[in-house]
Amino acid sequence: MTTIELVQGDITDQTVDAIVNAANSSLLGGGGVDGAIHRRGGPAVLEDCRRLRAGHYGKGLPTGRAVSTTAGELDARWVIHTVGPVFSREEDRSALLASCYRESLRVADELGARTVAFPAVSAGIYGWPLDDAARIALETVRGTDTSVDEVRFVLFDEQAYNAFAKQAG
Ligand code: AR6
Repeated sequence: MTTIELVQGDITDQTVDAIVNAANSSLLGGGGVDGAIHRRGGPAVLEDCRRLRAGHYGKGLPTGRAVSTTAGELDARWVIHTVGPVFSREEDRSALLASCYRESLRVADELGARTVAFPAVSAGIYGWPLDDAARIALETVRGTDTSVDEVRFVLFDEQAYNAFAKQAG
């Protein structure tokens, strides 16, 4: 049984086995939660990301996929980087957003992570409407078979927290 918790706060303050990062394909950092994770995680996270780019992920991490690195100075063992889709009104990219959660949990299982913190992937710079992002996040986690004991959604502001709380029922 996986317990789902919702908290309002900064994901870089969490104590968990794995922190999920809403990254971009380059894996080399950016703004939003990605910037915060690299700042708090320190150079070891970026070093690991560069190593991934030099190896298996020469072209970057495809949208909807997930990969792990050290968590550096964060109070976690791993960062799981996933790349959400940019929201589009013309094209339904929901399956890719669902894939971020499923793939992140698959990587968490491979690592043996039992507690995993997620941000609202794609709901910031990538423009996904919050209610829909929350629905996809919760439905996907509930529908995924995983050994993770606790999934903690860490919502940065009240609006995001309320969107998740509403969808959680
Ligand atoms: N803790 C928890 N949530 C946060 C934090 C934080 N410290 N900071 C922001 N959020 P975003 P995306 C929330 O933009 O939409 C980056 O440049 C934020 O309020 O971080 O997937 C990457 O490199 C929002 O609800 O990620 C990519 O280029 C949610 O996290 C691009 O942004 C996601 O917002 C990815 O865009």
